[in-house]
Amino acid sequence: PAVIHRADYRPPAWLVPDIALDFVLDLTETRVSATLDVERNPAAQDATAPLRLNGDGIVAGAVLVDGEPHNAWAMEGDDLVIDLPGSAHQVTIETTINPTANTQLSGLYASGGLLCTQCEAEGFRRITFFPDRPDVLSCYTVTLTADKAQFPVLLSNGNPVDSGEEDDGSHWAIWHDPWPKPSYLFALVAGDLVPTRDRFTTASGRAVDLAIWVRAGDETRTGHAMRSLIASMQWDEKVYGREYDLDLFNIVAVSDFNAGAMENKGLNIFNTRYILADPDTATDGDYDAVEGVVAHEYFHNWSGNRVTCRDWFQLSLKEGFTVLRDQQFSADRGSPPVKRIEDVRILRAAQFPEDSGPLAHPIRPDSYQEISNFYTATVYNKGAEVIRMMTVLAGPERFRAGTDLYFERHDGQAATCEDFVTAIEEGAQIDLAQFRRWYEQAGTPRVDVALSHDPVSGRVTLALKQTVPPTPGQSVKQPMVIPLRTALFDRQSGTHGGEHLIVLTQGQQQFTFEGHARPPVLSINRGFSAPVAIIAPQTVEDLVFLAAHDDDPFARYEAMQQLVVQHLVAAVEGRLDDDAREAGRKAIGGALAAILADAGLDDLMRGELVMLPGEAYLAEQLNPVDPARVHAEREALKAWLGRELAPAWTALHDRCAAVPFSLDAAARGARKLKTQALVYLAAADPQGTALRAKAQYDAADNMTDRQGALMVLCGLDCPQREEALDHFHARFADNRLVIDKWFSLQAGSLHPDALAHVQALAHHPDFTLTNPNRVRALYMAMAANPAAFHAADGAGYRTIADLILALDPINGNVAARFVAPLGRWRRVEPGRAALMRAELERIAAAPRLSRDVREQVSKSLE
Ligand code: B3K
Ligand code: ZN
Repeated sequence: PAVIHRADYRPPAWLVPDIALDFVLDLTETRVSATLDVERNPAAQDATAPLRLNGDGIVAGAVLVDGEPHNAWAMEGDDLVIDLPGSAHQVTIETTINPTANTQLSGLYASGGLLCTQCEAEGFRRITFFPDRPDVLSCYTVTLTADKAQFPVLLSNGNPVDSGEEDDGSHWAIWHDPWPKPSYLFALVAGDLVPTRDRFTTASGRAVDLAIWVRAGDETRTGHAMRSLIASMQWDEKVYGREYDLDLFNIVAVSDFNAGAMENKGLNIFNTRYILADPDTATDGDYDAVEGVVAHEYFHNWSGNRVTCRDWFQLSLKEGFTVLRDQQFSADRGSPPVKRIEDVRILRAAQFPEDSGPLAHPIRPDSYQEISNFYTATVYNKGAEVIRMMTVLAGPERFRAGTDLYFERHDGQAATCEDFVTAIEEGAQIDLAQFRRWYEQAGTPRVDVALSHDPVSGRVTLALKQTVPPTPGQSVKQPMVIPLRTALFDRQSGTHGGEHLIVLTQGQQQFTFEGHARPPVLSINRGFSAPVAIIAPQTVEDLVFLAAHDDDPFARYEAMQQLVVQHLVAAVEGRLDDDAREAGRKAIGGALAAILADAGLDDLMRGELVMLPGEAYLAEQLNPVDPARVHAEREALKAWLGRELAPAWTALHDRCAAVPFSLDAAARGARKLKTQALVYLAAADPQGTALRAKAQYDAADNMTDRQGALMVLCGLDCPQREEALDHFHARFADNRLVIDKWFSLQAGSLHPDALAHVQALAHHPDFTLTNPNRVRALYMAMAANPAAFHAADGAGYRTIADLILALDPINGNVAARFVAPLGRWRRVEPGRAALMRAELERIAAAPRLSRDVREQVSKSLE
């Protein structure tokens, strides 16, 4: 398989300043005529190179050069290569494509009678022949022609120029995008859609028409997305000084979509799940996800579109930065500490395992076979953490000076991560020379901390040691720059004398602090200032103290998590006798009781503090891990806490159940805790809690309560389970996003037969392999359900491998996403590891595999 290397980058031989695209749209036979104004790139290394146009599964009808039929071209693999003397020409190529046959949902495809596109990363070449690389920027003029009754709405990027009707029932529209853009940002949509409209006036007074286009019937659920869009536009002006640059901003929501959404210039296309929301069908989490993704795609207009990527190795240039921007936005809109905790939880559950497994890669990878496989938690979420560390090192004002310089210097360009770092360095006036290693080295650094205290001098010494673990292709690592926000608490007063930013730059380093009469309690990596694993000598007493007293909310959460992690790891490793187990549980129970009783906490934050660490994060602490033991110990602790604190959980549930529905923080906090109380109570008293959960389900006037209750019921073997599931399915039968939840809740449940449920649900009439949301609802939920996925006989692994093989010919991009869970085999106990490996080998032996799945499977077996 061809491996593409970052070091092999060469500037394009030809540029395409203008392109005219002419579509005659049809569900099964769409005709495309592309006219490219091409000119030699003065920066090209070879001034005589032919014009190389990428294609994928398409055939050139006619090829014209300067208006004349041209024969001096040839296919080289999928590429169309034209010998062109001279330095500027006009090239026209015709292709015909079948959108309905496009099950990969890349390029132009049909979704429920609509036509839409997804071109990032390499979908444009499935529409027409083109130098399909992000450093070729063109001005697009697009003509769309289609049957008017079937496709009444015709949209593309930029501004509408003209439109009209013909006598044969067809109509047409011409769109022009004045901003040069790479082909991956091209989009079109045609279909029967209804707009929700609003308007935004930019800081400099430009009036922008906003529209969100959905299927008829869904327009009642677009209000939250529209409010989020307007808030994003305001926020980007205020916080980053970035204004919108067209008269029009369109969003379209489609049901069949590989990703969450796509930032096409002036025409974002979304998965419906990140647009549609109302209290009856969307949870509080769904509301947050809509707000975050709408903001993310909007922010790409600057971080991604106005400044784009030179090549796909630079993907984190736009994704890491844009994730940081959407995280900052959501923090400002809600609770900053709760948002920070949620983001760290995602990082630890999704990115840490990636970084310690066979698919580990730096945020700026060095090579790939299929770029679609690099839209990862590392490029996105760790990429955001790396830029966040720059904000910690520079402070907000200087960081802003850095981003101002970046946008100003690179506007209109295809830039690199190096360009970004240099701009921050110069604009913020900080030295990032060694910091650049975060772009080069994969793996989660580990920092071991030793604290010593001298009672005579009052001096505290912190001895830090960092280790960056070996990862595929990188066996030896250099020390990173690790900024750690740190405080030393006095145990008696419960306070500290101010926070320090210590910056670890060497393999081993000492930091001293004066004026401590007593040994302090260490609070380190506050706010999760660096994406590292800290191994600190904190005792149970220290952690209980910090969980109750730390003035950094993240550190409080972290202390609570550490308290539980230390206990569960010891339990799983068999290091606890009965007394130690009892003492550990008591300490956790006491800390939890204090949090439940703490009147100074808001309920959203309380909800974070009472959450047990997830099994994926716990598994990261053990090598090899026995997932069954992790699951059993965590469930046993949960049941113990449910029993021990039963009156408190019951009182909490009653208190929260009395809070009327609203979208404000207090009501949302109450809903979050309500279901968490049920989770603990269900572990302790399944039968009694089945009644309580069913009552919550029956009383629910919103999806958060309903889904929470159903989630708990799904894990119990009780008659209320079927009753509620049937009711839920019947009530929401016509809402695909809610039916996704119905699949997902069953696949992710604690029920001992969850795996059998998944196997049965695969034959449910509502299940289909052609809709990515539905596939993920069933199988991602199952792959993330440790008890089902890690079934001792390997049936969970087999189910996922069967899915990959069945899905791959339909949609290799989505199929490849399911390889990673099997790829974790090296860190799992030998019995299960052999079963996981065997399934990977079975996939590898399949006669035909997509490049996507092939790359992930072969790397997982290496
Ligand atoms: N840029 C798109 C990603 C498209 C995925 C392509 N395989 C969504 C986003 O990050 O905003
Ligand atoms: Zn993005």
